[in-house]
Amino acid sequence: MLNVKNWNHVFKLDPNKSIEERYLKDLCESGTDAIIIGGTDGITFDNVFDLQDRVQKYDITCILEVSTMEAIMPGFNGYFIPLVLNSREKRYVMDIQHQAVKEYGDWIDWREMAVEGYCVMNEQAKVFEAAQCQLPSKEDVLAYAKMAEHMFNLPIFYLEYSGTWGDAELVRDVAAELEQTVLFYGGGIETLEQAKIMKKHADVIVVGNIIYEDVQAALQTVNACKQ
Ligand code: 1GP
Repeated sequence: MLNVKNWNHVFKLDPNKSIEERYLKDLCESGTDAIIIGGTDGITFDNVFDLQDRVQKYDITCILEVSTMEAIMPGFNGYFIPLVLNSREKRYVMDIQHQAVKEYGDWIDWREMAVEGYCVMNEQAKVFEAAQCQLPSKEDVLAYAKMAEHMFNLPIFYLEYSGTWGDAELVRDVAAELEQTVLFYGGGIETLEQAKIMKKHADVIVVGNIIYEDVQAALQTVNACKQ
């Protein structure tokens, strides 16, 4: 299985947004642990292929976070498969994944794959609506974390605040529940200081939006993970 246990920081690039080559180079050479290619809107085979092709030129692990069956392709170093734990609809937890395994199971190299137990915490995020989520209470989140660790043995539990700054105390409390499962935090990290706050508790911090607003600030966040 794809091993993320030693990771600290990742950049998430949206194939539906454009990025200049010099900035892409800086991100890939920043010391981050991986580039994740993923998003919610406008994900196509062509824009994922194009971005993968560009990232591949650099010596960096490149992961596809699968959000649509139409844009799955070989050539990535690994594949993240989200299960949206706080979705109201079983299909975002299990059915889409079931369909994919039914169709492509014989071709999947399971060693390249890791499942992410997603808990989506921002009601305004596109993914919240797209995956028909319901906002969990603190107790709900802690129970999802326990399930991820003890019932499903998931490699990753992803506290996803996409687009907004999250609750650092909750991140701390979730971290206390997890031993084997790696805690990813993503959402609203725009500065080195914010990166340090969340990195105190989360194993891996995910930096997305700020890349497209202020790439120098995005690059600074990697320093939160350097000793
Ligand atoms: C989004 O968790 C990532 O999937 C990062 O969030 O875009 O808010 O940085 P931001």
